[in-house]
Amino acid sequence: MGRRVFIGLTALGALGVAVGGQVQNFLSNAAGSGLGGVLPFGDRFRIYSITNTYPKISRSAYRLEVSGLVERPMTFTLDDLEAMPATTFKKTFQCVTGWKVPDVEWHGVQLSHILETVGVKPEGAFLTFESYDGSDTETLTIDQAHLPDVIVAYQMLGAPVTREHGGPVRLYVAPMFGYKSLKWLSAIRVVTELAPGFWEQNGYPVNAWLDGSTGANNPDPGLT
Ligand SMILES: Nc1nc2c(c(=O)[nH]1)N[C@H]1C(S)=C(S)[C@@H](COP(=O)(O)O)O[C@H]1N2
Ligand SMILES: [Mo]
Repeated sequence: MGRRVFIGLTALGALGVAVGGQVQNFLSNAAGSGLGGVLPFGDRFRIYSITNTYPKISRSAYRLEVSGLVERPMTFTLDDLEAMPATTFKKTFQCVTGWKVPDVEWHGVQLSHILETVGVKPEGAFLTFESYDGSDTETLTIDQAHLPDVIVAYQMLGAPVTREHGGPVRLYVAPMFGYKSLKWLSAIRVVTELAPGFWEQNGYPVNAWLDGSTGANNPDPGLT
């Protein structure tokens, strides 16, 4: 990752801690008003890593562990994931800081399919996602996780997900800002209590809907 991006990210995190919601509102408005388009970056991905490293995981070594409040805890290989029914779609990718990339093609398994495979127990209310980077975490409600455009992605931009973009496998939460799309996905745990993820502990909303909705039609875990 470029040094400039990492410094910017660190500064943003500190700002988020300092003034919390106000920064978030500003950033959300900036992203939603099209200001992203005039920022001096262009329509391309910025590669983020909160650890400033890119975990290196080979195809054969990759595993996705799914555990917690499930009937059948399972560990999936990349072959296992590729053998499941796949979905493909295009969507504009949006970071909450304002940059966006139009018409990104994604391909992978619907998270709902994986959840059906392991069988979520009735008391399971939230999911916690973990990364091979050992630091990033994310969370979704069980209902959010069943949206059809929430996927475990192994292709992006028409090719296998690259190491920088979180390959071999990353989460892609299409209805929400980019920080929900955790890279180098290592584990999914079904839990009873909401555990805010890394970005959320630094001031970003748990519910990161791109359309700015607050939950009338969407389940709200109780935090904003
Ligand atoms: N493991 C991990 N996942 C992550 C991040 C990160 O720093 N580490 N950054 C998030 C943020 S804020 C965004 S906008 C996207 C950026 O995706 P990209 O690095 O593929 O451009 O990844 C998200 N997933
Ligand atoms: Mo982001």
